[in-house]
Amino acid sequence: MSQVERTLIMLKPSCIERGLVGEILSRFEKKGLKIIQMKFLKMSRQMVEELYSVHKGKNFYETLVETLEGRRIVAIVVEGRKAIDVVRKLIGSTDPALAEPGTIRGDLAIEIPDNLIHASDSPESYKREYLIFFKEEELQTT
Ligand code: 3AN
Repeated sequence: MSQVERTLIMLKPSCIERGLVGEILSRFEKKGLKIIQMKFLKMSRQMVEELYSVHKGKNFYETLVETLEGRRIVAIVVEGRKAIDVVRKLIGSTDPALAEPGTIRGDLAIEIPDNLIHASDSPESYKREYLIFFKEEELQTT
């Protein structure tokens, strides 16, 4: 198996509230991605600001922060061939109203910024984002 990589997925609070965690996890598993790590945690303001630092100052930034701050999310690491691109394809376009049917956002979401799910967009983002949700010593090496 070549080009195996890992990526970080965050299920936003609305996934938990709407009871969509199992449905979404099963889409990743059926595709062939392996769940390596997973935990529930409450997002602090600092965590939200770190995750979305590139969006600071944009007109939707404060609304985006409000959808996450102080609320529970699920942080997941999955592994598989070309996992970063594969996961982003399964998720679909940023705006759920434009996301293709068959994708997670296309099938299960309509709102923005509360568009259900986040996933790393590059190996560099994965490394940075992993450490927002997990500790270095939690890294699963097998
Ligand atoms: P993606 O999550 O598809 O990688 P990014 O990284 O461009 O998209 O945006 C991060 C988050 O910011 C999105 N998940 C969404 O919640 C929010 N966002 C992005 N663009 C907009 C927008 N035009 N209006 C409202 N919220 C947005």
